[in-house]
Amino acid sequence: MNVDKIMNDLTKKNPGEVEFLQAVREVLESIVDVVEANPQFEEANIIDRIVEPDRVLIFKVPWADDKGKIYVNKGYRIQFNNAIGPYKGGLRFHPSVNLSILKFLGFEQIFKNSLTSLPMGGAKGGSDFNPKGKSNTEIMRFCQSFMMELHKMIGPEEDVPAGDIGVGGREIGYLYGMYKRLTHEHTGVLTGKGLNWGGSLVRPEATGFGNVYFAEEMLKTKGMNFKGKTVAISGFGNVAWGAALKVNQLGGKVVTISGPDGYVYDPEGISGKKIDYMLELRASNQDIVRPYSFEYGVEFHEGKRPWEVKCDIALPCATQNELDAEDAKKLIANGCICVCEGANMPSTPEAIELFLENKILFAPGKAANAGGVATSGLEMSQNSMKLNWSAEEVDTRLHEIMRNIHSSCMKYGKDSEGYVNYVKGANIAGFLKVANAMLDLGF
Ligand code: NDP
Ligand code: 2IT
Repeated sequence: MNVDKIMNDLTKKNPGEVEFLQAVREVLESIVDVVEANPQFEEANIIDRIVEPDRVLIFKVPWADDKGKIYVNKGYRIQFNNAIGPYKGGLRFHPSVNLSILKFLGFEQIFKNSLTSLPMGGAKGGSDFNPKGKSNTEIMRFCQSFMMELHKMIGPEEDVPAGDIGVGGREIGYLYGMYKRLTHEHTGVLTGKGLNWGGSLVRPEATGFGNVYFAEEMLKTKGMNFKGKTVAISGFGNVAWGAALKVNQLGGKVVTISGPDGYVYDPEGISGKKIDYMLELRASNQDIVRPYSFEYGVEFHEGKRPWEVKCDIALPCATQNELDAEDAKKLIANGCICVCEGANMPSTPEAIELFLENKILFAPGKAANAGGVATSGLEMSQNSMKLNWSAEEVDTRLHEIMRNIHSSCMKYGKDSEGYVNYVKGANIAGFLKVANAMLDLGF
């Protein structure tokens, strides 16, 4: 299997799709040996088939602001691969959204969902709509207009969207409300729903909790745990919040959070009331990081990333390519032992290479943030059965799924010296299940 040749062809077919090509290269480089050892994959042309989405849907989303001015955004749904289950993956509302970013996210989602062991295919969608500074009614009208198109393409057995950056409980509510009006159905067609109308306990915290459970498993392999460890986290959205809560529960100290404009360093630790304070700001659509620095008298590092702070563990939980080679060098020089990705593809390929060369515990997002979609899968199960599980039951299942993903990464990623390359492990384990299903199903 010639990765460079495949990538050249793919670049010609998908010019300028930088993030998509980055995500594909990483997977292909990891699976070369497995593909070469299994000629049936090349015979059935699985690689060409898996890098091409089943369907790319792009649609117009017109909406009116509170003054009656009309705007148009682009809406997308990438239905990438449904070999092992209905398409499943989040929706992102952010001005940076474009085809390349959603294709990278959809492609990653195939392998992530496979790792959860639940029957879910890979998809992603969203819009270049910017929810920042919009009123509730503007958000609602946008979501309703978005669903006017999206509802034709989704269904509980076909495609089940959820949240991602800029899409949380409020947006899922407005989207689901419109879906119900259009289809006359009360089904599990979206996940991340409110508890009163079909949602699952623990889904809001699940990605962050799962991320920390995964890091805990990695630490265990070195006889360590979170107690007394200093943890740097980026972002302060859905994922970062859940991760911060769980780190505190396990006895670690979170010393940073960040936004696109900079980070705060709080050496006393970010916990309890400080987290509640930020949640209040977030609920009212306000900036979090700068106000936090005023409220608690800590420094705001404008235009900087938290990776320059001395920490034992780093949890990048904001966005793609937010941790580059320079950041990786700083983390390594400061004695960081573990980098566990809460976001999707937050580390650049050069940063990952440095982590692996220096034998740091490093987990890629597709393994370490799979707790979110796994708990979405558990929400789908509860919806199908028309039952609600207790928080304890969902959390126990989530924990077990994260432990199993860790074991799969060990199985396929451990080298002869005992070092675990979690990138390789996650990509091989995720790929094998989907590729074998594709063989079974024919083309
Ligand atoms: P949210 O919108 O809830 O939060 C995103 C956070 O990241 C916000 O604090 C935001 O700050 C910050 N942020 C956004 N862009 C940047 C940037 N360029 N630099 C620094 N900070 C930035 O999104 P989620 O927490 O849901 O998602 C975060 C990451 O986790 C994404 O990569 C997503 O794909 C991934 N993920 C999410 C899952 C989920 O269940 N929600 C599941 C698995 C992965 P601000 O609000 O100030 O813009
Ligand atoms: O990237 C992700 O895994 C998510 N945004 C969650 C997807 C989901 O369907 O819950």
